[in-house]
Amino acid sequence: GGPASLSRFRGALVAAVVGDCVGGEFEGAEEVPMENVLQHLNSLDDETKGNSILDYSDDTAMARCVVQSLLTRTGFDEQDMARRFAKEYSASPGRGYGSGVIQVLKKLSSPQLSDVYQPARDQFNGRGSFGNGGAMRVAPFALAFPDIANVKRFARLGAMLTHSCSLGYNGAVLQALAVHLSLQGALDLPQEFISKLINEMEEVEGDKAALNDARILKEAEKPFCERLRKVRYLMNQSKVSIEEVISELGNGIAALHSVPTAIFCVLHCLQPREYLPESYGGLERTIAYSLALGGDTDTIACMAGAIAGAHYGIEAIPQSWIKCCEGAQDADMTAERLYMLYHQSSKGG
Ligand code: F2R
Ligand code: MG
Ligand code: MG
Repeated sequence: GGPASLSRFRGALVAAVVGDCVGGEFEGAEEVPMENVLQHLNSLDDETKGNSILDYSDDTAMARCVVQSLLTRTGFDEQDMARRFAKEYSASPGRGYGSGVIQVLKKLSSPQLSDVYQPARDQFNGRGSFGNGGAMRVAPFALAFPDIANVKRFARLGAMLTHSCSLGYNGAVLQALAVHLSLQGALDLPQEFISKLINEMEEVEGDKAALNDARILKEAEKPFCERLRKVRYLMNQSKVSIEEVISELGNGIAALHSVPTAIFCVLHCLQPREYLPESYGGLERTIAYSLALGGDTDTIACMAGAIAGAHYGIEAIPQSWIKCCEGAQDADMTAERLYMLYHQSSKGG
């Protein structure tokens, strides 16, 4: 479909869920041979496996809260979103949440809480979390707001409900920008896509708090820009090993070590690769490649899935994968409602 078509909305939301569900198999694994990835993905096509459903994790559980909040409130409402996160956690605490964020989610359920951003500020001795939990759930912001300034503003605020360190919330801003641009068709010109991301992040990371956090954590002055330049370098190499991707970009639980990686996965898999089946389209390649990196596979595949889904559209996701993933059909249904909200806002309604 054309820019911001319904197919792209459905693709983004559904592929994020699929990435989370299929990626859960390898989360935390140090090495994941491609053979094991392909075996896992092939097993999803195997009808004889019957009804085995892959559960979604915290990535999707929180993204569903974001979607429901944006739709119900027809925009960003921090009180409502915080309440939904807390309620979801207390109803289903076993979804594999980060060990730190659990404290925030418990505090958010207190009726006495006057500032919903305070529990996040208290994390890690007041430094705040730099985990990728803000980024893993951020795609719906890019699907609700057509205006790039609103995407950046609300992605940041939505992430700050749990992640007050700029290396956490700016990872969410970057992921939201990648989905936003992909939805517009920007991945048709990959060089321009990465340049636009770098330009946007130059401004985002020029913020005083971001410069200060980067200095304290002994990172580059603008850490996401630095990583995106590495993405640009790697995407222009004819051959890149998995080891090089992991050592240059990372595959870990920090937003800095996973959001640029997810973006790289999408860019790298725009073309066929010899180690991936010829029968695979770009979206299948992206998911398979994300899993083969090991580490935080559910989250990297979820984020790469959202960006790739917004590019290739719903038709690129195998039906057999959708059927096996808890919440994927549900995501498909809510995508249409986000599509309507987005297009209402773009008409100024
Ligand atoms: N947590 C996981 N996976 C590992 C455990 C799986 C599960 N227990 C199981 O049963 O298998 N996955 C999920 O967590 C990631 C998102 O985490 P989030 O929401 O950012 O959480 P948190 O706790 O805020 O941060 C994660 C860890 O990062 C380190 N960290 C963050 N900020 C820090 C800081 N300022 N200083 C020091 N360390 C910091 C801590 O180790 C945090 O626990 C996703 O992968 C999701 O899938
Ligand atoms: Mg998870
Ligand atoms: Mg994860």
